[in-house]
Amino acid sequence: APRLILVLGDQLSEGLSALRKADKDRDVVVMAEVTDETGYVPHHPKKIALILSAMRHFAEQLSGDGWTVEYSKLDAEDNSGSIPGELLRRADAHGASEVICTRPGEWRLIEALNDMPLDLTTLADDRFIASLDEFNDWAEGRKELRMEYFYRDMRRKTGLMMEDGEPAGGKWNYDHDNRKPAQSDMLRSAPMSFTPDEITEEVLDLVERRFDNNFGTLRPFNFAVTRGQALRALDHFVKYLLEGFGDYQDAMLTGEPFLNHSLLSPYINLGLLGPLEVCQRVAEAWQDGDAPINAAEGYIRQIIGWREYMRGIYFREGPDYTSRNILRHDRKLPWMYWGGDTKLACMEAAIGQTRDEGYAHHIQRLMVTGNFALLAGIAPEEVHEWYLSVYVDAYEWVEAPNVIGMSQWADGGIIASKPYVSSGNYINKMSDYCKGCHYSVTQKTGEGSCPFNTLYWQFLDRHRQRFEGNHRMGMVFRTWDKMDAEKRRDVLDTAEAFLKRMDEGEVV
Ligand code: FAD
Ligand code: DLZ
Repeated sequence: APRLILVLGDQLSEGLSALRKADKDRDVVVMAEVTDETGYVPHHPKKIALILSAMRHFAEQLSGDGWTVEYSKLDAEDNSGSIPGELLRRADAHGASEVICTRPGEWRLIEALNDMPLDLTTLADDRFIASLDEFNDWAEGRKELRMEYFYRDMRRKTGLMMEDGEPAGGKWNYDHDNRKPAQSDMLRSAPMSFTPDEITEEVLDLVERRFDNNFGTLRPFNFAVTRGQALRALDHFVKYLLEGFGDYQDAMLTGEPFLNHSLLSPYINLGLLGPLEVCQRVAEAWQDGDAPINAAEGYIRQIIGWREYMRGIYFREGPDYTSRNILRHDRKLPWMYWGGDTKLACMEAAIGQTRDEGYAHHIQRLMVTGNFALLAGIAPEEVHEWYLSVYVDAYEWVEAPNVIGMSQWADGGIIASKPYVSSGNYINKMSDYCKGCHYSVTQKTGEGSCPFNTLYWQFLDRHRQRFEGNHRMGMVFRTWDKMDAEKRRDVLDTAEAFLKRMDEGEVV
C-alpha cells in the first residue's frame, strides 16, 4: 500500500525531509487547505492568500515532477476541515495506514497528528541550520541563553563571514553602526512586486469570499508565490537594498513601510527559500564589495542567530510557553490594534501598514506595538494572538518567542535579559512619527504628554521589585528616584488617567 506523505502549508520545500523519505512511484503526497488552519486565529487575508496560493503552486510543481498529489481545496464539499481529517480520508481512499510527516512548527498540530489513529513517522525539520538536539546541547547547563553566543557558534558552523576561524573584520557584531535614523528624502528601491497569475486570482476570490471580516486589506496582492519568484525577490534585495540594510535597520519613517528591509521572512518561513542560501548570497555580496560589513553581518545575524535561536527556545520550552505571564498582565488588547482610531501617530503608522501590508519591520513590532502593549500591561496571550494573526510571516514557532519572550517579557527573561520598554524619546530618535502626533513627545506629564513617557515610568514603578536588582536597570530607577515626589505623582496620575480612558473605549 502507498504511504501518505504530508506536506503542510509552510513546508513548501522540494528537499523537505518527508519528501526525501518518500517513494515517488508508490507514495501519495497529501496537501490540504482546511478551516482548522485558516481559522485558529483570524489570519490577515494576505497571509491566507499567500499560503494557499503558494501551496497550490507547489502542488502543481510536485505533480509536474511526477508525484501523485492529493490536494484538498478549502471549498471542496468533502473537505473534513482538519489536517488529521484529511489524512484519514485519503488513507481510506488509498488503503493506506502509514503517514510520513516533517515535524510541524506548532505544538497544537504536533499533538493533533499524534492523536490520529494512523501509523505516524515524524521526521526532523532539517531546513534549519541547527538541529533541535544541537540547540539543546548548546543550552544545556547554561545559566543564561544569550543569543550572541549561540550566533557565534552558528558563524563557526556555517563558516559565513569567517576568515581563518576568526570573524571577518575582527568583530563578531557590528550593531553599533546600525542605529541611524532615516531621512524622508532618501531614494531607495521598493521591494519586488509580482502580478498575480490565474491560480493566485482564484485564491484571492476565495479569500475575499470567506475571510472578508478578518482584519487586513487583501488587494493589491503582490507577494511571490513560487520558489522562482522568491529567488528573484532575494536577488532584488541583495542588489538594491542590502547596502543600506545595516545603517537603517532600526529606522522608522512615515509612509515608508519597508525601508531597507528584505521582506524575505514570508518566503523563508514557507520554505520557498532556505536560510543558508539567503545568507550565502548576502556573504557573497559582501565579499564582492557590494555590501558593507555592518549590513552583511547584521543581516546574517538575524537569520542564523535570531531566527534559529527563537526556534530552539520554542521547542525547548514546550507547549505551555504561549500562556506564560510572569508579570501578570491582564488588560484587554485595545481596539486600536484591530484598526480602531488612535491619536498616537506611531501606533497609527505601525498598525496601519500592518493592516495594509501584513508587514511591519522588527523595530515597529518591538518598540512601537510591542512596547505599548508591555507598558500598558496587556495580557500577553492576547498580544500573542494578535501577532500570530496579522503578520504574513507569523507561525507560532517564531512568533511566540518573539512576542511572549522578547517583546512582552512574559517568560521571565529567558530571551531578553531586560524588558524592551522605552519612553517616547527612543521612538522620536528613530522615526519621524512624533512630529505629526497629537501628543507631545517632549512633554513629560499632564494632558497632551506622550503616553509612552508616563507609561514607561508607571511600568517601572509597578514592577520595581522585580527589576530593581537587574544591573542593567539600576540607572533608570535612580533617575526615577531623583525626580521630586510631586512630579512622580503627576506622571503616575497621567498614566492612570490615560489607561482609564483607553479601557473605557475612548479614542486615545
Ligand atoms: P529583515 O529586517 O530583512 O531581516 C532579515 C531576516 O532575519 C528576516 O527575514 C527573518 O527571517 C530574520 N529575523 C530578523 N529578526 C528576527 C527575529 N527576531 N526572529 C526571527 N527571525 C528574525 N519574524 C517572523 O518571521 N515571524 C513572526 O511572526 C515574527 N513576529 C515577531 C513579533 C515581534 C513582537 C517581534 C519583535 C519580531 C517578530 N519577528 C517575526 C521578527 C522580525 O520582526 C521579522 O522576522 C522581520 O520583521 C521580517 O521582515 P523582513 O524579512 O523584512 O526582515
Ligand atoms: C497558516 C496556515 C493556513 C492559514 N492555512 C493552512 C492550510 O490550509 N493548510 C496547511 O497545511 N497549512 C496552513 N497553514 C500553515 C499551518 O498552520 C502551519 O503548518 C502550522 O502553523 C505549523 O507551523
